[in-house]
Amino acid sequence: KRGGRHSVGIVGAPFNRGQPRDGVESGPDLIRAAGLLQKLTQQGCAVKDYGNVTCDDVPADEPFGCVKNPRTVGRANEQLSHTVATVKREGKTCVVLGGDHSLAIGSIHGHASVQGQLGVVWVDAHADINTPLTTPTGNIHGQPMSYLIHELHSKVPVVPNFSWIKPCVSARDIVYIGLRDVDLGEHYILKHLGIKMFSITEVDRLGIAKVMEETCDHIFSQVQKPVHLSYDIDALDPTVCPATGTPVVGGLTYREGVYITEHICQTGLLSAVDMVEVNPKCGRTDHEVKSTVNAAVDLILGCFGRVREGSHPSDYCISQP
Ligand code: Z70
Ligand code: MN
Ligand code: MN
Ligand code: MN
Repeated sequence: KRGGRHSVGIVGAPFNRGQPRDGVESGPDLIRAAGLLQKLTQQGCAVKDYGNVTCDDVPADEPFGCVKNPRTVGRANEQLSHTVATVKREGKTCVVLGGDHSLAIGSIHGHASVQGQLGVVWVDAHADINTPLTTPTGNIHGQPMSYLIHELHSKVPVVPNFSWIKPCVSARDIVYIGLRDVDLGEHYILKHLGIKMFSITEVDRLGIAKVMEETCDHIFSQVQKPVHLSYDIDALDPTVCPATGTPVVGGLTYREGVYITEHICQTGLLSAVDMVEVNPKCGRTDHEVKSTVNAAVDLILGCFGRVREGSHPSDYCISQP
């Protein structure tokens, strides 16, 4: 919302069954404890906290093929989809705090159920587009996009507790930024569907400003549409964000990471944000955890009007001597 007051709804999604490591379920409360709501309020946002969507383990959740914890992840995402839909119906920009990246299934599904056609900007070291049949690990956080893309529908079997999902995103409406650890099945899918991608090599070649210009040209080429920004903290370099499950060397700088959020904010079309994969148990020191959580907070602030040059209220006056 250019120059306007952002209305923000916060949803915690402490999901951890989309991947094998403990600790990622603490993300939502850690990001809140770092002052997210106060800082958003200070910068002029109207903020409502919708609390956390629970992720209770479904008993006897046997793998489906090699897909792990399907029923637990499926049910938690169905709940999240409903909560995100509520936030959108109340007219707010939705911020989902993770939790692992499997939550993008419910977040994007719920967003699209209210807003219709979305543009999706996926910022990540990973493409998270494995199908249940291409996944090398069985971890659902490496698969969320495959359940959401119309063009993959015929390639994706119905996983237990996933039957509520309707594909809601077109391949042409997706842009990836920061990729540097892509599985071969994923690379095939990206190329086969012609999905727009700025790997970390394109960020090196073009610079982040050109990448963001081209990202928005691509997303808005036909019509303006609401933007879903799905931000995996492992997109940033592990020197900045080490407290995450699968750090990959050679990532985005803090400045590139924040620039992405500032640019998307300026479109005035940002409609939902996921901030995922902050895992305090993967930080070796308190400093590593703090650095990661603070980056997550700063990225969200950048989504809602924070500018690094500073700012002042329109009625600001300096006092006379
Ligand atoms: C791999 C898989 C992944 C995050 C790892 C890794 C996916 N492509 N995503 N860490 N955040 O398991 O499918
Ligand atoms: Mn339902
Ligand atoms: Mn990732
Ligand atoms: Mn991810």
